[in-house]
Amino acid sequence: MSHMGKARGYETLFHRHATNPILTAEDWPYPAHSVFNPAATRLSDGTTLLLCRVEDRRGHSHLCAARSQNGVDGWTIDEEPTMRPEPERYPEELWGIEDPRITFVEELGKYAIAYTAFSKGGPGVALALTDDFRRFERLGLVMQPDDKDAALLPRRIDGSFALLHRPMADSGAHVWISYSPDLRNWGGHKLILPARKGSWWDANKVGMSPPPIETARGWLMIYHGVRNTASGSLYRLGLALFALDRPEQCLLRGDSWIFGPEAPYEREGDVPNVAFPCGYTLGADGDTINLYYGGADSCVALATGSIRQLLGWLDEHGVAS
Ligand code: BMA
Repeated sequence: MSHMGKARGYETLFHRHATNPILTAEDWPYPAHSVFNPAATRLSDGTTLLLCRVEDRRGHSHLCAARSQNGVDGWTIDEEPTMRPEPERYPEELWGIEDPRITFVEELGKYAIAYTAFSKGGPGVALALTDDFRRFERLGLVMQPDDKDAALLPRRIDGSFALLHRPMADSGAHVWISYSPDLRNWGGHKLILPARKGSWWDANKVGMSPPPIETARGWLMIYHGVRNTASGSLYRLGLALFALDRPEQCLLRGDSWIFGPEAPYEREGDVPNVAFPCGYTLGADGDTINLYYGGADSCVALATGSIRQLLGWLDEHGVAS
């Protein structure tokens, strides 16, 4: 443990914020057990909005918005849950709603939230639209269980909306893309990023973490990879790049993980050894990425990187797959 937090000779691509964790259940205006895995977006007035997953003592989650001018501190947290499960109308939300990802969809002039709806049948992917993060229009379950880690691309590809998601199958847990004309009917499913098996850091499961980042060179995906070990799962992050006009085509996939649980708030908590981002915002320079993530399923933390540097790393450490 003496090396904890050191880069051990590897390039440091994401820098943890000095005041991490930036949000915990202790900051909450109402009873909450844990706050983690937030979606993130920058509103038109520059406010950073985090849509946090809040777990209560039943074990069920809902979503709650926290707003800040600088994205680091001075958070204003909604006095009550912002988006509660509605199992009476949406039975797929019986056991809560989790892990949101936000995409602003220009064509709709609205934010699309892809989230995990936890039903008796398992976790599936649900979609909702909003323009103010106060009222939400649900589109219901779009991918049946088991499926999670979903986000919508911000615009149509060849006339269709595109959703990245992670169904579970006997063959493993891989990232897929699906297409839709109307956000309700989905098809054209394709596997785009498989778990790597064997001794790889991302051998046992992969899933998209925040929504893909649009760059001039392609959709940059920060994904989580899971390795099962004798003492539990290890959640770490890797990089892949997909073609802008053909997001099912993987241009580059990095070999090594670039960020993993090292700080105490990532190492210790309800689920140890988890760093799990669901959102990012971009700095005014268009290059700085503020990555918001859950630490050990217990708190919200922030790490900052540079898109240029991430792409440079992929050039050196990535191969087409
Ligand atoms: C994943 C998701 C995340 C969670 C992670 C670690 O399957 O359910 O919500 O952070 O496991 O427990």
